Order: sequence, then C-alpha cells, then structure tokens
Amino acid sequence: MRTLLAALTLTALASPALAHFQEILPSADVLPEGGKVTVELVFTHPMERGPTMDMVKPVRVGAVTDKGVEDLTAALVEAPVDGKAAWRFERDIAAPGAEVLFVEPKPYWEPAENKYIVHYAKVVVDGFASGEGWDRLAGLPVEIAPLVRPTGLWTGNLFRGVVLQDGQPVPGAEIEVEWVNDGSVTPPNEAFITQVIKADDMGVFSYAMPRAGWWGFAALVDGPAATSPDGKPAATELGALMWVKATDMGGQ
Ligand SMILES: [Cu+2]
Repeated sequence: MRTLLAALTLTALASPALAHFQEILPSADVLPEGGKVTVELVFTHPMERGPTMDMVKPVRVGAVTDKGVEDLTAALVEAPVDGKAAWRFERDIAAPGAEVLFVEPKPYWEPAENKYIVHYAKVVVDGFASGEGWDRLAGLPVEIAPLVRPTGLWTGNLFRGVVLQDGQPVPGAEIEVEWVNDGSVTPPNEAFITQVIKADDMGVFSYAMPRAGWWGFAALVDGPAATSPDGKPAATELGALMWVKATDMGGQ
C-alpha cells in the first residue's frame, strides 16, 4: 500500500503539469516572397498534444526589425484551442529581413507547483529569405540568444543558443526541449516527452533536432518571490522560449 501511494505521489509529481510550453508558432519560418504570416499563441504541452491551458490576453506581442521594436498587441485576435483561450495575429512582412516575433504573457498561476509561470517566447520569421537580422534581441527579461541562424534549418542540424537573464549569460541554466507533435510520434515513456539540457559555464547549450517540424527550447530560471492568489508565499518560474523549425532534406 505504501509502495502504491508512493507510486501515485510520484506519478502526480511527474505529471504533464511540469512541462508547460508557451507556443508562438508562425505559418512559416521563411517567406521567400514576403507577405502574410499567421502566428498562433497557445499555452500547451506540445509533445503530448495537450492538455491546453487557458491563456489570458498577453501583456504584449511585438516584432523586432531593423527599425526597432514594433508593438503588435492591437493585432491580437482570440482563437480558442480545445475550448481554452488562445490567440493569433497576422503580420505582413513587406521588406526583406528577419523579424523576431515575441510574446510577453500574463503570469499563469499553477497551483500544482505553487508558482507563477511567465514564458517569454519568440520565433524568427525571415522575409524574402534574407538571412539578415535573425540575431536581434527582443530585450526580454529572460531570452535565448541564438548562435545558429534559426531559419532554414535542416532536420538533424544542431541548434545552439545562449541563455540570458537581464542580458547576462546564465551558467548551468536548464533547458527543456519539446517537439510539436503532429500525432505521428508516441513517446515510448515519460522520459521521452521532454528532453533536458544543461547550459555550460557560459550559458551555452546545443541540441540536434532529430525530426522535421517545430522545436521549442524553454530555458527556465527562478524569478522573484511572489504571493499565491490565496495569500501564501509562492515562486515564479521565468521561461525564455525560442521556437525553431527543422525541415527534411529532399522531397519538398
Ligand atoms: Cu504542464
């Protein structure tokens, strides 16, 4: 009985509640002719294809271009997923150059972990396949600085980045990695759902993407102490998320 209880407790602790990911997924990573890109914002568990969490309207969405940071919050449209609040915006990329699209969500209260979760998430969309401007930072409190151009990547490529907090590298930062499952992969067990990496002494991490599709890199760091909705001491998890697409060689 004690063993069973322990197993149940472990199951509860290891539940999918541990790997929330704030998605910001564009309809393409490269727009060879420029034009419109649709960007979907969902707070979910990508490898397990849910459950989706309610995402209240973000504090801010924006684009970083050669002209600086442009606020796109007014373009947000509600677009529910699985009955949960989620968001979408359209962006017209009229000039050559990469745009770093980002979201600053409202803190999400997770009672199972007694903490608020704030996942600052970003993705790069390259207009006219320019190859320019992909390493501009959005200036988020926590952010992944890519060391590899994050657009036009093949399946199997190594993605590398630096985890930054307040602009400084975070040695030993922990990075969770998930693939946006299209339903074609069933993880053999829980260990395969979320891949885990530790950054080195310079905050640098790398990961070889084994399958085509969108990959989410979530560097998680401790944020400020907080107070739970019922007035008790609680923690804050800050996430620096970056989404990167891998494309299979041949066959397109
Ligand atoms: Cu979760």
